[in-house]
Amino acid sequence: MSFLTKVRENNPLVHNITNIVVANFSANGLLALGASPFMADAHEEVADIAAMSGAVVLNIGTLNDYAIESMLLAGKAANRHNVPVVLDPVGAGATAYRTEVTHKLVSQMQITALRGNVAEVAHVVGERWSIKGVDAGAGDGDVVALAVQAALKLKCVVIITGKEDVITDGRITYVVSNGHPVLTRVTGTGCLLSAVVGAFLAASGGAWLEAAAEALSFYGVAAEIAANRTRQQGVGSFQTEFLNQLALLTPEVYAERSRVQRLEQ
Ligand code: ATP
Ligand code: TZP
Ligand code: MG
Ligand code: MG
Repeated sequence: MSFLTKVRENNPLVHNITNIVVANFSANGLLALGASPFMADAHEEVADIAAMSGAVVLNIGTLNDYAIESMLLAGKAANRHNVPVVLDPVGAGATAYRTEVTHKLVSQMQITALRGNVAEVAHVVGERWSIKGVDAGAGDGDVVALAVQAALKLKCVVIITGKEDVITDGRITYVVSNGHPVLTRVTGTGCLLSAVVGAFLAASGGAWLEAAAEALSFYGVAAEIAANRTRQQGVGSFQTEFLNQLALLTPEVYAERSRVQRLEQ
């Protein structure tokens, strides 16, 4: 059975501490997929919610000190209850504050999967890569080598997205070439992806790497179909159709269009 089917059958609760830009889009995307979103950041309840969830997704997009404490409380509770944790280090490297917060988060909890653009992942592990706000800048470094280095350092799955996506646990590496450039013209597609990874991890039974690779490929195929259906319209129509496809894409059509390559080490 595909992880996609497991997500839809299990309807996992996904606890999100996320940014104000993408909260609604992320909740709707998770619902469309077949997961159950819970957006909550109050210090009084985040540990309880993390403990009862199938996954916790931490996103630093609109960061402040209150949210950092929420993330520490939720992440530590998730670790105590063996709940997988996804970190989206939005804008790491853009400011010292963001970079330092990501270092604090990864040092005080065990992350299960780190998902970011290449610049963000580089800065989480102390490397350099140009960044413009929350978007990756140009660079000519070896993305696969960076992902492997980050995975070994953080002992987690690392997902670097862009035109092609790299997913690795440091030993086995997949490259996913599904997706569509229009994803870069809708805000929050990276953030929703991190939440979708959380839903797949929740339904994975511990097969983190394989579930993450399927999540990336599924997401990319949904975007390809949505882009094709709305190519005469604009990005607003794409955004709506993308939510439709997260719900409508079947495991059979997904399997036909999936482009996942396992790299030889
Ligand atoms: P950034 O802020 O740098 O855009 P992000 O957090 O929004 O980063 P992306 O790297 O844009 O995250 O990844 C979000 C989704 O968009 C992923 O599924 C990725 O595969 C897809 N994607 C990004 N760029 C392209 C592209 N040029 N062509 C196809 N798919 C892309
Ligand atoms: N500003 C702060 S968070 C955010 C913006 C525009 C959303 C970023 O979303 P994504 O998924 O990284 O494009
Ligand atoms: Mg993007
Ligand atoms: Mg992002």
